[in-house]
Amino acid sequence: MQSYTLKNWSYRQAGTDTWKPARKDLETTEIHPDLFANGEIVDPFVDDNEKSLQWIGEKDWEYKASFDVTDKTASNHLLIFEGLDTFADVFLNGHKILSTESMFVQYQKQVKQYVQLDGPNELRIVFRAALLVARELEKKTFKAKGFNGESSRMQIRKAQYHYGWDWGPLFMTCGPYRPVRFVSYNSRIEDMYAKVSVAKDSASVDFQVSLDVTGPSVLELSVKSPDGHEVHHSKQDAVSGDNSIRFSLQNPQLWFPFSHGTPHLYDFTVSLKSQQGLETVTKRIGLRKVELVQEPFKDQPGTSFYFKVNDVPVYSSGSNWIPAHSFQTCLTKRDYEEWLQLMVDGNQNMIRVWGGGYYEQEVFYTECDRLGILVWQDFMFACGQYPAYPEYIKLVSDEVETQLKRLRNYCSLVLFAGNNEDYQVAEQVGLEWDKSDTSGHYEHTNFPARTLYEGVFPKLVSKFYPEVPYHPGSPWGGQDTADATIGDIHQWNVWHGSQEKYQDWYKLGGRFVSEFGMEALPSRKTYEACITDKSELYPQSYLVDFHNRSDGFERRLALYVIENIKVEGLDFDSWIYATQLMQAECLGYAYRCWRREWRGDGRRYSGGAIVWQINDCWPVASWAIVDHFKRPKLAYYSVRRESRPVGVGMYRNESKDPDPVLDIPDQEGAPFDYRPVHLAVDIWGVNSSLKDVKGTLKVDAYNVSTGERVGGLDDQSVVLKANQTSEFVKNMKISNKIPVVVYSRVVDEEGGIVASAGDWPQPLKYLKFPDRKVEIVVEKDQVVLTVNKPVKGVELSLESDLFIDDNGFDLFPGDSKVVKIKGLKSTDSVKVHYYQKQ
Ligand code: BMA
Repeated sequence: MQSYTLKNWSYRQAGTDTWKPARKDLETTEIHPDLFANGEIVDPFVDDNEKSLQWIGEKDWEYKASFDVTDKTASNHLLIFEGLDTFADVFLNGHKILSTESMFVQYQKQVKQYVQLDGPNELRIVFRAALLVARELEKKTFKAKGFNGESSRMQIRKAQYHYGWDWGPLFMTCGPYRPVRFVSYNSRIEDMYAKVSVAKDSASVDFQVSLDVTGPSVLELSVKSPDGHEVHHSKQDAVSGDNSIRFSLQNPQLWFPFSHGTPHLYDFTVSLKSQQGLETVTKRIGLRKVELVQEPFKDQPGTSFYFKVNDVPVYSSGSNWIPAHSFQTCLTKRDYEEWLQLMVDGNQNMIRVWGGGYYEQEVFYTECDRLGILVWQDFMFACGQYPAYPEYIKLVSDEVETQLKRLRNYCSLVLFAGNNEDYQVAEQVGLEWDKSDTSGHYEHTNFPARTLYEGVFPKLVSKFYPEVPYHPGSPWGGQDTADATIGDIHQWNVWHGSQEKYQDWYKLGGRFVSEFGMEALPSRKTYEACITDKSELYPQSYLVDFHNRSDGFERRLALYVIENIKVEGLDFDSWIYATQLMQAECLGYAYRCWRREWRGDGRRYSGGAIVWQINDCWPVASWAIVDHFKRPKLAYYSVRRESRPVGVGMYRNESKDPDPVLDIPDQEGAPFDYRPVHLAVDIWGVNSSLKDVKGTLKVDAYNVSTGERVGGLDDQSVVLKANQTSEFVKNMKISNKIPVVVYSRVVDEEGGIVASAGDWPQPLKYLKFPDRKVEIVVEKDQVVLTVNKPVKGVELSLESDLFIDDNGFDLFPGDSKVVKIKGLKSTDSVKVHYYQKQ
């Protein structure tokens, strides 16, 4: 078997004569980056260049590449197209061999009769303008409703964010965006799948290999454990079609998410020996069992929604993932490695691949397996009313089969979800549908796409990857998509919707919050990279606004900043800091109060929080907690702090004395309720490790204005119970006369801080911070900070982009805060800013 991946593509606009080289040495490519690399267009991400580049999506484009046949005696020659974006006619040496209509389907074509053994073979692909094809299709079907992008997008199987989204530009690109392989063979391994079932102390594996063989051949399998021992070896006669090798492993080293253990991987090496030669493939496979636990509670309505991995309940703390670039082929392996390392460094054990992008590249899932990150995978449908006529169902079934077969050897997959927010769109459009109808066929109802989400997809998942649970949509469950007691919710009533205060997140939680978010501007460096006119670098400029796509962002950013943060000035740096501090506070609050609801067996009221979103596809102000250039915003760190394996949580309760008149709900005049507010703080511990952690709880209260210690609690011994919340203090009373910040920490026997948290008077804008001193000592690979009085939101910044391991934190007297910055030299300059620095 010989396999060659085509590269060094050339391109031209259809109907023109001159071919130009695509970006050199790349196996996969797309039209916009190729035009840019050749100086034919301006940089799509800079300024408002997007506007002048729309013509590209309205044209047809051609790509070509050539290859030689090196194995001239092979009886089969096969072309495998792992992804063509989207409507492509494929010609080999002038013969049309294929037409495609989905970027998510893998197409294969036997091409023996068309190849030239002695000469170069030319593969030419004509990509039709998907934008125009979709509009034509829409005319034949119906004009559907959706959020984001034009309505015709739902007609075609192309990454939906190419149409523009509320964080992304509109670039209808095209090209061979996944590899095209030419394979010559007599015998070959077509596919393999390790179907694993994990029991107590053992795992049984049904290893299925699909082969195409000519003549007598032998199939061999060797399995090596994570510590390098061969734990299985077998040989058998190979047959064309399905071959199965069954065996079991005693005391297997199971795969766990990094938050709960080690992501062990076994090496499965398969060889096919035939007269013509040997083909060997090795895959790294993790053994694990996944369950989605949806059980009723004794004392609360609805059902749980959380994951168990190898019988261990796992609280999911994580992020939503969108495509990390508008042009997928601009991303390198290193980009994926760095993005996913940021997840691990940020204590985030789950990533949700959102339904408006792609089924990700192999390297994404390989890294998630290796690092131990759980993957929630949506099918690629987002925010719209999708059709479900027979040809469309067939096309989508091919897509889902392609993707399930591709993804089923990745153990990091823990959930498939049918779509993103399509049920929400149906509700907003005013559709009513019969939820008791479980036939799986809804083609003739007013909500035909249910046929996909509730009929076709679950069947395909249970056929091709039954180890992974299926959920019809995100969000889905209960009375409607807003039902917080069953299934998952997208909680957008902070920012979108009713624009609640983020201090009220605790009321807005659910069994699993798979989306919620808050915007902030990225760093100044990021704007400098995408705005050429430096006089545009101010908060309200045309170009700064152009690099924000969310509806009403000016008002909403202002609302949440003005409600909470004292704005130090409307210059660019102050505004960036204000939005980032506000986002960090907002998201930190959410993680803190929802994780508290992970209360132990039978009481896992909340199973996870997945923030919208970790990344950006271009330089933009969005909900991302890390910007397009991988620069963390301050919120990345508040999420990181609240997701630590062992942590402390606090919440400030407000109450008033009962009053017969003012307590009547909606009482007119209630805004003039001047009864004093009583303040009391709850303190608890969280621990996602599988061992109890013992320590001493120390609590101090300070007057924020003077910095003076005004109270606290006697030290108390505490146990943070394994894998659940432990309540420590209920209603510690604090003064309502002065602004009091409460600082809690758990320390170990040596006095080292195991976990800490501060709880500040709200809103922060009313606080004053006179006479603060932050001392910083810059050392090799770290800085050490100390303060004379409590300080809020300390931001460290560097000239370089070294990774700072904590930022935007609070400091309290008596502590020496060590922040690790690998690569830092003691002579480097580190800038320190903090909230209301004078
Ligand atoms: C959601 C997502 C996206 C969107 C985001 C922010 O609900 O599913 O469609 O970008 O909100 O509005």
